[in-house]
Amino acid sequence: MTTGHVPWPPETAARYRAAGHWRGQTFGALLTSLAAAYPERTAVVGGEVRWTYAELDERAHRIAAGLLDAGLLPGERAVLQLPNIPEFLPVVFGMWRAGVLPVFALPAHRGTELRHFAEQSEAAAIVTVGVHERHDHAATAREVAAECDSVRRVLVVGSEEFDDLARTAPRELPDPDPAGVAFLQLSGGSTGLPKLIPRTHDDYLYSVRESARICALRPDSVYLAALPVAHNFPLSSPGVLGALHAGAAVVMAPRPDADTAFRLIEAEGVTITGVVPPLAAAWVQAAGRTARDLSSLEVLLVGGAKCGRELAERIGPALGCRLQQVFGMAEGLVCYTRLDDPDETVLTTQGRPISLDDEVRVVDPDTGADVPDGEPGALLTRGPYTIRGYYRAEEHNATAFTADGFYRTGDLVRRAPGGQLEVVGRAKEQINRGGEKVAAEEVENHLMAHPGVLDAAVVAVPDAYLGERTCAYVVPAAGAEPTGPELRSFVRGRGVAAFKVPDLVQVVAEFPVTGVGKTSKRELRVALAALARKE
Ligand code: J2J
Repeated sequence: MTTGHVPWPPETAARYRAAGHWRGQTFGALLTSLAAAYPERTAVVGGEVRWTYAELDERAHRIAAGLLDAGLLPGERAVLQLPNIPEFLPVVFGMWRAGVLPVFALPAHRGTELRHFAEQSEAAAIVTVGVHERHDHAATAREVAAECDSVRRVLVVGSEEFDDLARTAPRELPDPDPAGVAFLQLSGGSTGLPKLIPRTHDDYLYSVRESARICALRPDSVYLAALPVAHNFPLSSPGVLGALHAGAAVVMAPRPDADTAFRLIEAEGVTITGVVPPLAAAWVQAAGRTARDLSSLEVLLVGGAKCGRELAERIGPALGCRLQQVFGMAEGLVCYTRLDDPDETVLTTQGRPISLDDEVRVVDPDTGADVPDGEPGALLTRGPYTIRGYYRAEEHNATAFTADGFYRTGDLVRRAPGGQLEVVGRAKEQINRGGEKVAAEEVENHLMAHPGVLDAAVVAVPDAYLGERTCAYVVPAAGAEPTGPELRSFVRGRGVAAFKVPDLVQVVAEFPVTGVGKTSKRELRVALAALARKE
Protein backbone atom coordinates (compact mmCIF):
# COMPACT_ATOMS: atom_id res chain seq x y z
CA MET A 1 0.00 0.00 0.00
CA THR A 2 1.39 3.41 -0.96
CA THR A 3 2.14 5.51 2.12
CA GLY A 4 -0.07 8.55 2.45
CA HIS A 5 -3.11 6.82 0.97
CA VAL A 6 -6.20 6.38 3.15
CA PRO A 7 -7.76 3.07 2.03
CA TRP A 8 -11.45 2.17 2.16
CA PRO A 9 -12.36 0.06 5.21
CA PRO A 10 -11.84 -3.64 4.27
CA GLU A 11 -15.53 -4.54 4.61
CA THR A 12 -16.51 -1.63 2.32
CA ALA A 13 -13.88 -2.64 -0.23
CA ALA A 14 -15.20 -6.22 -0.09
CA ARG A 15 -18.72 -4.92 -0.76
CA TYR A 16 -17.56 -2.91 -3.82
CA ARG A 17 -15.79 -6.00 -5.14
CA ALA A 18 -18.78 -8.25 -4.54
CA ALA A 19 -21.01 -5.75 -6.35
CA GLY A 20 -18.70 -5.95 -9.39
CA HIS A 21 -17.64 -2.31 -9.17
CA TRP A 22 -14.01 -3.13 -8.52
CA ARG A 23 -12.82 -5.82 -10.90
CA GLY A 24 -9.15 -6.14 -10.12
CA GLN A 25 -8.09 -4.83 -13.52
CA THR A 26 -5.30 -2.30 -14.04
CA PHE A 27 -5.28 0.34 -16.77
CA GLY A 28 -2.35 -1.46 -18.38
CA ALA A 29 -4.35 -4.69 -18.55
CA LEU A 30 -7.32 -2.75 -19.93
CA LEU A 31 -5.21 -1.45 -22.81
CA THR A 32 -3.95 -4.97 -23.53
CA SER A 33 -7.51 -6.22 -23.87
CA LEU A 34 -8.55 -3.20 -25.99
CA ALA A 35 -5.63 -3.79 -28.35
CA ALA A 36 -6.72 -7.42 -28.69
CA ALA A 37 -10.35 -6.48 -29.35
CA TYR A 38 -9.80 -3.50 -31.69
CA PRO A 39 -6.22 -3.77 -33.05
CA GLU A 40 -6.87 -1.89 -36.29
CA ARG A 41 -9.30 0.73 -34.99
CA THR A 42 -8.10 4.29 -34.52
CA ALA A 43 -7.29 4.99 -30.88
CA VAL A 44 -5.86 8.51 -30.97
CA VAL A 45 -5.46 11.31 -33.48
CA GLY A 46 -3.65 14.62 -33.15
CA GLY A 47 -1.48 16.74 -35.39
CA GLU A 48 0.24 14.38 -37.85
CA VAL A 49 -0.26 11.36 -35.61
CA ARG A 50 -2.91 8.68 -36.05
CA TRP A 51 -2.35 5.58 -33.91
CA THR A 52 -4.41 2.40 -33.89
CA TYR A 53 -5.08 0.52 -30.66
CA ALA A 54 -2.29 -1.92 -31.56
CA GLU A 55 0.13 0.98 -32.09
CA LEU A 56 -0.90 2.73 -28.88
CA ASP A 57 -0.49 -0.53 -26.98
CA GLU A 58 2.96 -1.19 -28.40
CA ARG A 59 4.12 2.35 -27.73
CA ALA A 60 2.89 2.15 -24.13
CA HIS A 61 4.82 -1.14 -23.71
CA ARG A 62 8.01 0.43 -25.05
CA ILE A 63 7.67 3.53 -22.90
CA ALA A 64 7.02 1.40 -19.79
CA ALA A 65 10.25 -0.51 -20.39
CA GLY A 66 12.07 2.71 -21.26
CA LEU A 67 10.99 4.44 -18.05
CA LEU A 68 12.26 1.53 -15.96
CA ASP A 69 15.53 1.45 -17.94
CA ALA A 70 15.85 5.19 -17.30
CA GLY A 71 16.02 4.34 -13.61
CA LEU A 72 12.45 4.90 -12.43
CA LEU A 73 11.17 2.33 -9.97
CA PRO A 74 7.67 0.87 -9.62
CA GLY A 75 5.78 2.81 -6.96
CA GLU A 76 7.68 6.04 -7.60
CA ARG A 77 5.88 9.21 -8.65
CA ALA A 78 6.53 11.40 -11.70
CA VAL A 79 5.05 14.85 -12.23
CA LEU A 80 3.49 14.73 -15.69
CA GLN A 81 2.86 17.99 -17.53
CA LEU A 82 1.73 17.47 -21.10
CA PRO A 83 -0.59 19.45 -23.35
CA ASN A 84 -3.24 17.83 -25.55
CA ILE A 85 -0.92 15.78 -27.72
CA PRO A 86 -1.38 12.13 -28.72
CA GLU A 87 1.76 11.18 -26.73
CA PHE A 88 -0.18 11.88 -23.56
CA LEU A 89 -1.86 8.48 -23.85
CA PRO A 90 1.11 6.13 -24.44
CA VAL A 91 3.07 8.01 -21.77
CA VAL A 92 0.32 7.66 -19.17
CA PHE A 93 -0.35 4.01 -20.04
CA GLY A 94 3.40 3.40 -20.09
CA MET A 95 3.68 4.79 -16.58
CA TRP A 96 0.76 2.68 -15.45
CA ARG A 97 2.40 -0.44 -16.85
CA ALA A 98 5.71 0.43 -15.22
CA GLY A 99 3.90 1.08 -11.92
CA VAL A 100 5.10 4.71 -11.93
CA LEU A 101 2.41 7.07 -10.62
CA PRO A 102 1.73 10.17 -12.73
CA VAL A 103 0.98 13.38 -10.83
CA PHE A 104 -1.31 15.17 -13.29
CA ALA A 105 -0.11 18.78 -13.59
CA LEU A 106 -1.81 21.09 -16.09
CA PRO A 107 0.05 22.94 -18.86
CA ALA A 108 -0.92 26.21 -17.13
CA HIS A 109 1.07 25.33 -14.02
CA ARG A 110 4.40 27.02 -13.48
CA GLY A 111 7.49 26.46 -11.37
CA THR A 112 6.03 27.14 -7.94
CA GLU A 113 3.20 24.70 -8.48
CA LEU A 114 5.41 22.02 -10.08
CA ARG A 115 7.84 22.30 -7.17
CA HIS A 116 4.98 21.80 -4.74
CA PHE A 117 3.70 18.73 -6.62
CA ALA A 118 7.20 17.29 -6.82
CA GLU A 119 7.93 17.90 -3.15
CA GLN A 120 4.54 16.75 -1.92
CA SER A 121 4.80 13.48 -3.89
CA GLU A 122 8.61 13.12 -3.59
CA ALA A 123 8.59 12.69 -7.34
CA ALA A 124 11.52 10.92 -8.96
CA ALA A 125 10.97 12.55 -12.35
CA ILE A 126 9.23 15.31 -14.24
CA VAL A 127 7.89 14.41 -17.66
CA THR A 128 7.01 17.38 -19.83
CA VAL A 129 7.41 18.96 -23.29
CA GLY A 130 9.79 21.60 -24.63
CA VAL A 131 8.40 24.97 -25.66
CA HIS A 132 4.62 24.99 -25.81
CA GLU A 133 2.41 28.09 -26.24
CA ARG A 134 5.53 30.24 -25.80
CA HIS A 135 6.50 28.71 -22.45
CA ASP A 136 9.67 26.64 -22.07
CA HIS A 137 8.33 23.78 -19.96
CA ALA A 138 11.58 21.83 -20.12
CA ALA A 139 13.51 24.79 -18.69
CA THR A 140 11.01 25.19 -15.84
CA ALA A 141 11.16 21.47 -15.13
CA ARG A 142 14.97 21.56 -14.97
CA GLU A 143 14.86 24.48 -12.53
CA VAL A 144 12.44 22.59 -10.32
CA ALA A 145 14.53 19.42 -10.57
CA ALA A 146 17.61 21.34 -9.44
CA GLU A 147 15.76 22.42 -6.28
CA CYS A 148 14.03 19.12 -5.43
CA ASP A 149 16.28 16.40 -4.06
CA SER A 150 13.91 13.62 -5.04
CA VAL A 151 13.80 14.52 -8.77
CA ARG A 152 16.47 12.53 -10.61
CA ARG A 153 15.21 12.81 -14.18
CA VAL A 154 13.59 15.34 -16.48
CA LEU A 155 12.14 13.67 -19.55
CA VAL A 156 11.10 15.88 -22.45
CA VAL A 157 8.54 14.34 -24.78
CA GLY A 158 9.51 15.22 -28.34
CA SER A 159 13.24 15.29 -27.60
CA GLU A 160 15.65 12.85 -29.22
CA GLU A 161 16.33 11.34 -25.82
CA PHE A 162 12.65 10.62 -25.33
CA ASP A 163 12.28 9.23 -28.86
CA ASP A 164 15.04 6.77 -27.97
CA LEU A 165 13.32 5.86 -24.72
CA ALA A 166 10.07 5.26 -26.65
CA ARG A 167 11.95 2.79 -28.90
CA THR A 168 13.04 0.55 -26.00
CA ALA A 169 12.31 -3.11 -26.70
CA PRO A 170 9.06 -4.04 -24.98
CA ARG A 171 9.08 -6.75 -22.32
CA GLU A 172 6.65 -8.44 -19.97
CA LEU A 173 6.33 -6.47 -16.75
CA PRO A 174 4.60 -7.48 -13.54
CA ASP A 175 1.10 -5.95 -13.38
CA PRO A 176 0.78 -3.42 -10.50
CA ASP A 177 -1.74 -4.00 -7.72
CA PRO A 178 -5.17 -2.92 -9.04
CA ALA A 179 -6.17 -1.86 -5.52
CA GLY A 180 -3.09 0.33 -5.29
CA VAL A 181 -2.79 4.00 -6.21
CA ALA A 182 -2.54 4.45 -9.98
CA PHE A 183 -1.96 8.22 -10.07
CA LEU A 184 -2.36 11.47 -8.18
CA GLN A 185 -4.93 13.96 -9.42
CA LEU A 186 -5.03 17.61 -8.27
CA SER A 187 -7.70 19.12 -6.08
CA GLY A 188 -9.23 22.47 -7.00
CA GLY A 189 -8.17 23.41 -3.51
CA SER A 190 -9.43 25.83 -0.95
CA THR A 191 -6.35 26.02 1.26
CA GLY A 192 -2.87 27.46 0.79
CA LEU A 193 -1.54 24.73 -1.47
CA PRO A 194 -3.32 22.27 -3.78
CA LYS A 195 -3.79 18.79 -2.35
CA LEU A 196 -2.99 15.57 -4.19
CA ILE A 197 -5.75 13.04 -4.75
CA PRO A 198 -4.77 9.35 -4.80
CA ARG A 199 -6.92 7.28 -7.18
CA THR A 200 -6.66 3.51 -7.54
CA HIS A 201 -6.98 1.44 -10.73
CA ASP A 202 -10.04 -0.26 -9.25
CA ASP A 203 -11.96 2.85 -8.29
CA TYR A 204 -11.09 5.01 -11.29
CA LEU A 205 -11.76 2.26 -13.82
CA TYR A 206 -15.21 1.82 -12.30
CA SER A 207 -16.03 5.50 -12.82
CA VAL A 208 -14.59 5.41 -16.36
CA ARG A 209 -16.52 2.26 -17.31
CA GLU A 210 -19.83 3.60 -16.00
CA SER A 211 -19.22 7.04 -17.53
CA ALA A 212 -18.68 5.44 -20.94
CA ARG A 213 -21.97 3.58 -20.53
CA ILE A 214 -23.95 6.60 -19.28
CA CYS A 215 -22.63 8.72 -22.17
CA ALA A 216 -23.48 5.91 -24.65
CA LEU A 217 -19.97 5.62 -26.07
CA ARG A 218 -19.59 2.99 -28.81
CA PRO A 219 -16.64 1.78 -30.88
CA ASP A 220 -17.64 4.19 -33.64
CA SER A 221 -17.82 7.20 -31.29
CA VAL A 222 -15.23 9.93 -31.65
CA TYR A 223 -14.34 11.93 -28.52
CA LEU A 224 -12.73 15.36 -28.84
CA ALA A 225 -10.41 16.28 -25.96
CA ALA A 226 -10.95 20.04 -25.98
CA LEU A 227 -10.13 20.91 -22.35
CA PRO A 228 -6.64 20.23 -20.95
CA VAL A 229 -6.65 16.44 -21.01
CA ALA A 230 -5.00 15.86 -17.61
CA HIS A 231 -7.98 17.44 -15.87
CA ASN A 232 -10.36 14.92 -14.34
CA PHE A 233 -13.29 15.95 -16.58
CA PRO A 234 -11.70 15.37 -20.04
CA LEU A 235 -9.71 12.47 -18.62
CA SER A 236 -12.57 10.44 -17.23
CA SER A 237 -16.04 11.97 -17.54
CA PRO A 238 -16.22 10.08 -19.87
CA GLY A 239 -13.16 11.70 -21.36
CA VAL A 240 -10.33 10.08 -23.25
CA LEU A 241 -10.28 7.05 -20.95
CA GLY A 242 -14.03 6.49 -21.32
CA ALA A 243 -13.64 6.73 -25.08
CA LEU A 244 -10.82 4.17 -25.13
CA HIS A 245 -12.78 1.92 -22.80
CA ALA A 246 -15.50 1.79 -25.47
CA GLY A 247 -13.03 1.19 -28.31
CA ALA A 248 -13.75 4.67 -29.68
CA ALA A 249 -11.33 7.21 -31.16
CA VAL A 250 -9.82 10.13 -29.25
CA VAL A 251 -9.04 13.38 -31.06
CA MET A 252 -6.66 15.75 -29.27
CA ALA A 253 -7.53 19.42 -29.79
CA PRO A 254 -4.46 21.61 -29.33
CA ARG A 255 -6.73 24.48 -28.25
CA PRO A 256 -10.37 24.61 -27.18
CA ASP A 257 -11.48 27.64 -29.25
CA ALA A 258 -14.45 27.26 -31.59
CA ASP A 259 -12.36 27.52 -34.80
CA THR A 260 -10.03 24.71 -33.77
CA ALA A 261 -12.78 22.54 -32.30
CA PHE A 262 -15.18 22.98 -35.23
CA ARG A 263 -12.42 22.17 -37.73
CA LEU A 264 -11.69 18.92 -35.89
CA ILE A 265 -15.37 18.05 -35.40
CA GLU A 266 -15.86 18.31 -39.17
CA ALA A 267 -12.61 16.60 -40.17
CA GLU A 268 -12.81 13.67 -37.75
CA GLY A 269 -16.58 13.25 -37.41
CA VAL A 270 -16.49 13.97 -33.67
CA THR A 271 -19.60 12.63 -31.93
CA ILE A 272 -19.02 13.74 -28.33
CA THR A 273 -16.96 16.23 -26.34
CA GLY A 274 -16.94 18.07 -23.04
CA VAL A 275 -16.50 21.76 -22.22
CA VAL A 276 -16.88 24.27 -19.39
CA PRO A 277 -19.80 26.74 -19.56
CA PRO A 278 -17.87 29.77 -20.93
CA LEU A 279 -16.56 27.62 -23.78
CA ALA A 280 -20.03 26.25 -24.44
CA ALA A 281 -21.24 29.84 -24.70
CA ALA A 282 -18.43 30.75 -27.09
CA TRP A 283 -19.16 27.69 -29.27
CA VAL A 284 -22.90 28.49 -29.29
CA GLN A 285 -22.11 31.98 -30.51
CA ALA A 286 -19.61 30.80 -33.13
CA ALA A 287 -21.99 28.11 -34.40
CA GLY A 288 -24.25 30.79 -35.88
CA ARG A 289 -21.60 31.92 -38.35
CA THR A 290 -19.52 28.82 -39.03
CA ALA A 291 -19.33 27.14 -42.41
CA ARG A 292 -18.19 23.92 -40.73
CA ASP A 293 -20.37 20.83 -40.77
CA LEU A 294 -21.05 19.96 -37.12
CA SER A 295 -23.73 17.38 -37.86
CA SER A 296 -21.69 14.46 -36.48
CA LEU A 297 -21.83 15.94 -32.95
CA GLU A 298 -24.36 14.03 -30.86
CA VAL A 299 -23.56 15.00 -27.26
CA LEU A 300 -21.99 18.02 -25.61
CA LEU A 301 -21.10 17.54 -21.97
CA VAL A 302 -21.01 20.75 -19.98
CA GLY A 303 -19.60 20.91 -16.47
CA GLY A 304 -16.86 22.13 -14.19
CA ALA A 305 -18.98 25.13 -13.26
CA LYS A 306 -22.71 25.79 -13.22
CA CYS A 307 -24.39 25.80 -16.61
CA GLY A 308 -27.38 28.09 -16.17
CA ARG A 309 -30.71 27.40 -17.80
CA GLU A 310 -30.36 30.19 -20.34
CA LEU A 311 -27.13 28.76 -21.75
CA ALA A 312 -28.43 25.20 -21.42
CA GLU A 313 -31.42 26.03 -23.62
CA ARG A 314 -29.29 27.42 -26.43
CA ILE A 315 -26.89 24.50 -26.74
CA GLY A 316 -29.11 21.94 -28.49
CA PRO A 317 -30.55 24.29 -31.11
CA ALA A 318 -27.22 26.02 -31.86
CA LEU A 319 -24.98 22.97 -32.07
CA GLY A 320 -27.52 20.37 -33.16
CA CYS A 321 -26.66 17.98 -30.33
CA ARG A 322 -27.92 16.76 -26.97
CA LEU A 323 -26.74 18.58 -23.85
CA GLN A 324 -25.50 16.41 -21.02
CA GLN A 325 -24.74 18.22 -17.77
CA VAL A 326 -21.96 16.83 -15.62
CA PHE A 327 -21.10 17.78 -12.06
CA GLY A 328 -17.93 16.10 -10.93
CA MET A 329 -14.85 16.45 -8.82
CA ALA A 330 -11.36 14.98 -8.97
CA GLU A 331 -11.94 13.58 -5.46
CA GLY A 332 -14.55 11.24 -6.89
CA LEU A 333 -18.32 11.73 -7.18
CA VAL A 334 -19.54 12.42 -10.72
CA CYS A 335 -23.17 13.19 -11.61
CA TYR A 336 -24.63 13.21 -15.12
CA THR A 337 -27.99 14.06 -16.57
CA ARG A 338 -28.96 10.95 -18.53
CA LEU A 339 -29.44 10.99 -22.28
CA ASP A 340 -33.06 9.86 -21.85
CA ASP A 341 -33.89 12.31 -19.06
CA PRO A 342 -36.78 14.71 -19.73
CA ASP A 343 -35.60 18.07 -21.14
CA GLU A 344 -36.55 19.86 -17.95
CA THR A 345 -34.14 17.70 -15.94
CA VAL A 346 -31.33 18.26 -18.44
CA LEU A 347 -31.87 22.02 -18.47
CA THR A 348 -32.21 22.59 -14.74
CA THR A 349 -30.14 19.99 -12.87
CA GLN A 350 -26.55 18.82 -12.82
CA GLY A 351 -27.65 15.20 -12.96
CA ARG A 352 -27.53 12.26 -10.61
CA PRO A 353 -24.59 10.19 -9.40
CA ILE A 354 -23.00 7.48 -11.52
CA SER A 355 -23.62 4.71 -9.01
CA LEU A 356 -26.43 3.52 -6.78
CA ASP A 357 -23.64 2.98 -4.26
CA ASP A 358 -22.74 6.68 -4.28
CA GLU A 359 -24.00 7.83 -0.90
CA VAL A 360 -25.13 11.44 -0.93
CA ARG A 361 -26.06 13.51 2.11
CA VAL A 362 -27.32 17.09 1.96
CA VAL A 363 -26.90 18.68 5.37
CA ASP A 364 -27.41 21.94 7.20
CA PRO A 365 -23.95 23.54 7.11
CA ASP A 366 -24.26 24.70 10.73
CA THR A 367 -25.87 21.75 12.49
CA GLY A 368 -24.83 18.91 10.18
CA ALA A 369 -28.39 17.56 10.21
CA ASP A 370 -29.81 16.17 6.95
CA VAL A 371 -32.16 18.57 5.18
CA PRO A 372 -35.26 17.43 3.27
CA ASP A 373 -35.19 17.03 -0.53
CA GLY A 374 -35.61 20.38 -2.26
CA GLU A 375 -33.86 22.32 0.51
CA PRO A 376 -30.35 23.68 -0.05
CA GLY A 377 -27.57 22.20 2.03
CA ALA A 378 -23.93 21.15 2.04
CA LEU A 379 -23.12 18.09 -0.08
CA LEU A 380 -21.31 15.19 1.60
CA THR A 381 -20.51 12.01 -0.29
CA ARG A 382 -18.81 8.66 -0.07
CA GLY A 383 -18.80 5.75 -2.46
CA PRO A 384 -16.91 3.31 -4.66
CA TYR A 385 -14.80 5.94 -6.43
CA THR A 386 -14.64 8.79 -3.91
CA ILE A 387 -11.41 9.06 -1.94
CA ARG A 388 -11.29 8.64 1.82
CA GLY A 389 -8.38 11.06 2.22
CA TYR A 390 -5.95 13.31 0.37
CA TYR A 391 -2.41 12.09 -0.16
CA ARG A 392 -0.13 12.70 2.81
CA ALA A 393 -2.47 15.27 4.34
CA GLU A 394 -3.50 13.86 7.69
CA GLU A 395 -4.29 17.18 9.30
CA HIS A 396 -6.36 18.48 6.39
CA ASN A 397 -8.17 15.13 6.11
CA ALA A 398 -9.44 15.49 9.67
CA THR A 399 -11.69 18.36 8.54
CA ALA A 400 -12.19 17.54 4.84
CA PHE A 401 -13.83 14.19 5.71
CA THR A 402 -16.34 13.18 8.36
CA ALA A 403 -15.34 10.56 10.91
CA ASP A 404 -17.36 7.99 8.95
CA GLY A 405 -15.61 8.74 5.68
CA PHE A 406 -17.86 11.21 3.87
CA TYR A 407 -16.02 13.79 1.76
CA ARG A 408 -17.14 17.36 2.45
CA THR A 409 -17.39 18.65 -1.11
CA GLY A 410 -17.81 22.32 -0.14
CA ASP A 411 -20.69 22.54 -2.61
CA LEU A 412 -24.19 23.68 -1.71
CA VAL A 413 -26.83 21.69 -3.55
CA ARG A 414 -30.52 20.88 -3.63
CA ARG A 415 -31.59 17.29 -4.20
CA ALA A 416 -34.71 16.45 -6.18
CA PRO A 417 -36.77 13.40 -5.21
CA GLY A 418 -35.30 11.57 -8.25
CA GLY A 419 -31.81 12.04 -6.82
CA GLN A 420 -30.75 14.78 -9.25
CA LEU A 421 -28.59 17.47 -7.73
CA GLU A 422 -28.75 21.15 -8.50
CA VAL A 423 -25.65 23.11 -7.51
CA VAL A 424 -26.83 26.31 -5.83
CA GLY A 425 -23.65 27.68 -4.29
CA ARG A 426 -20.43 26.96 -2.51
CA ALA A 427 -19.24 26.95 1.07
CA LYS A 428 -15.54 26.45 0.27
CA GLU A 429 -13.03 29.29 -0.02
CA GLN A 430 -12.61 28.85 -3.73
CA ILE A 431 -13.31 30.89 -6.82
CA ASN A 432 -14.65 28.95 -9.80
CA ARG A 433 -13.24 30.92 -12.70
CA GLY A 434 -15.16 29.33 -15.57
CA GLY A 435 -14.24 25.84 -14.37
CA GLU A 436 -10.69 26.75 -13.32
CA LYS A 437 -10.50 26.56 -9.56
CA VAL A 438 -8.64 29.20 -7.56
CA ALA A 439 -8.08 28.74 -3.82
CA ALA A 440 -8.50 32.10 -2.07
CA GLU A 441 -5.84 31.37 0.53
CA GLU A 442 -3.24 30.32 -2.03
CA VAL A 443 -3.48 33.64 -3.89
CA GLU A 444 -3.61 35.61 -0.62
CA ASN A 445 -0.34 33.97 0.44
CA HIS A 446 1.31 35.04 -2.81
CA LEU A 447 0.07 38.61 -2.36
CA MET A 448 1.24 38.74 1.25
CA ALA A 449 4.74 37.78 0.17
CA HIS A 450 4.96 41.29 -1.33
CA PRO A 451 6.71 43.65 1.10
CA GLY A 452 4.13 46.37 0.49
CA VAL A 453 1.20 44.17 1.49
CA LEU A 454 -0.05 43.92 5.07
CA ASP A 455 -3.11 41.78 4.42
CA ALA A 456 -5.09 40.40 1.50
CA ALA A 457 -8.44 38.70 0.97
CA VAL A 458 -9.38 37.13 -2.35
CA VAL A 459 -13.04 36.71 -3.28
CA ALA A 460 -15.23 35.94 -6.28
CA VAL A 461 -16.99 38.64 -8.25
CA PRO A 462 -19.69 37.80 -10.79
CA ASP A 463 -18.58 37.84 -14.40
CA ALA A 464 -20.80 37.65 -17.46
CA TYR A 465 -18.40 35.38 -19.37
CA LEU A 466 -16.55 33.30 -16.76
CA GLY A 467 -19.33 33.16 -14.18
CA GLU A 468 -16.86 34.37 -11.58
CA ARG A 469 -13.59 36.26 -11.54
CA THR A 470 -11.13 36.86 -8.72
CA CYS A 471 -10.96 40.11 -6.83
CA ALA A 472 -8.16 40.75 -4.32
CA TYR A 473 -8.72 43.26 -1.55
CA VAL A 474 -5.30 44.40 -0.38
CA VAL A 475 -4.36 46.44 2.70
CA PRO A 476 -0.91 48.05 2.19
CA ALA A 477 1.86 47.89 4.76
CA ALA A 478 2.64 51.16 6.55
CA GLY A 479 4.14 53.67 4.12
CA ALA A 480 3.75 51.37 1.11
CA GLU A 481 1.65 52.18 -1.96
CA PRO A 482 1.45 49.04 -4.08
CA THR A 483 -0.66 49.35 -7.21
CA GLY A 484 -2.96 46.81 -8.83
CA PRO A 485 -0.79 46.23 -11.93
CA GLU A 486 2.31 45.90 -9.74
CA LEU A 487 0.66 43.29 -7.53
CA ARG A 488 -0.70 41.33 -10.47
CA SER A 489 2.70 41.16 -12.08
CA PHE A 490 4.20 40.26 -8.70
CA VAL A 491 1.88 37.25 -8.38
CA ARG A 492 2.59 36.24 -11.98
CA GLY A 493 6.31 36.45 -11.23
CA ARG A 494 5.91 34.01 -8.34
CA GLY A 495 5.70 31.20 -10.89
CA VAL A 496 2.01 30.28 -10.79
CA ALA A 497 -0.65 29.52 -13.40
CA ALA A 498 -1.95 32.65 -15.12
CA PHE A 499 -5.52 31.86 -14.04
CA LYS A 500 -4.47 32.46 -10.42
CA VAL A 501 -3.37 36.06 -11.03
CA PRO A 502 -6.14 38.23 -9.53
CA ASP A 503 -8.38 39.73 -12.21
CA LEU A 504 -9.13 42.77 -10.08
CA VAL A 505 -7.12 44.34 -7.28
CA GLN A 506 -8.65 46.80 -4.83
CA VAL A 507 -6.06 48.52 -2.66
CA VAL A 508 -7.90 49.72 0.44
CA ALA A 509 -6.79 51.47 3.66
CA GLU A 510 -8.67 48.83 5.61
CA PHE A 511 -11.07 46.07 4.68
CA PRO A 512 -14.22 47.94 3.71
CA VAL A 513 -16.54 45.93 5.91
CA THR A 514 -17.41 46.85 9.43
CA GLY A 515 -17.88 44.45 12.26
CA VAL A 516 -15.91 41.60 10.76
CA GLY A 517 -12.44 43.16 10.82
CA LYS A 518 -11.29 41.16 13.81
CA THR A 519 -13.03 37.91 13.05
CA SER A 520 -11.84 35.04 10.88
CA LYS A 521 -10.54 35.38 7.35
CA ARG A 522 -13.37 33.18 6.29
CA GLU A 523 -16.03 35.58 7.56
CA LEU A 524 -14.13 38.47 6.08
CA ARG A 525 -14.15 36.77 2.67
CA VAL A 526 -17.88 36.14 2.87
CA ALA A 527 -18.54 39.80 3.74
CA LEU A 528 -16.20 41.08 1.04
CA ALA A 529 -17.71 38.79 -1.57
CA ALA A 530 -21.16 40.15 -0.72
CA LEU A 531 -19.82 43.69 -1.00
CA ALA A 532 -18.06 42.95 -4.28
CA ARG A 533 -21.30 41.55 -5.72
CA LYS A 534 -23.09 44.81 -4.89
CA GLU A 535 -20.40 47.08 -6.34
C1 J2J B 1 -21.46 23.55 -10.68
N1 J2J B 1 -20.25 23.34 -10.13
C2 J2J B 1 -19.49 22.36 -10.64
C3 J2J B 1 -21.21 21.83 -12.28
C4 J2J B 1 -17.96 20.89 -11.12
C5 J2J B 1 -16.43 16.18 -14.36
C6 J2J B 1 -16.85 17.49 -14.42
C7 J2J B 1 -16.22 18.46 -13.65
C8 J2J B 1 -15.16 18.14 -12.83
C9 J2J B 1 -14.51 19.21 -12.03
C10 J2J B 1 -14.73 16.81 -12.77
C11 J2J B 1 -19.92 21.56 -11.73
N2 J2J B 1 -21.93 22.82 -11.72
N3 J2J B 1 -21.72 21.13 -13.32
O1 J2J B 1 -13.71 16.42 -11.99
O2 J2J B 1 -14.93 14.55 -13.47
C12 J2J B 1 -17.44 22.48 -9.24
C13 J2J B 1 -17.86 22.02 -7.84
C14 J2J B 1 -16.96 20.83 -7.61
C15 J2J B 1 -15.68 21.29 -8.26
C16 J2J B 1 -14.73 20.17 -8.63
C17 J2J B 1 -15.36 15.83 -13.53
N4 J2J B 1 -18.95 20.67 -11.99
N5 J2J B 1 -18.27 21.90 -10.31
O3 J2J B 1 -14.80 20.38 -12.19
O4 J2J B 1 -12.04 18.82 -9.22
O5 J2J B 1 -17.56 23.06 -6.95
O6 J2J B 1 -13.60 18.78 -11.10
O7 J2J B 1 -16.79 20.52 -6.24
O8 J2J B 1 -11.87 20.62 -11.01
O9 J2J B 1 -16.11 22.00 -9.42
O10 J2J B 1 -13.69 20.68 -9.41
P1 J2J B 1 -12.69 19.72 -10.17
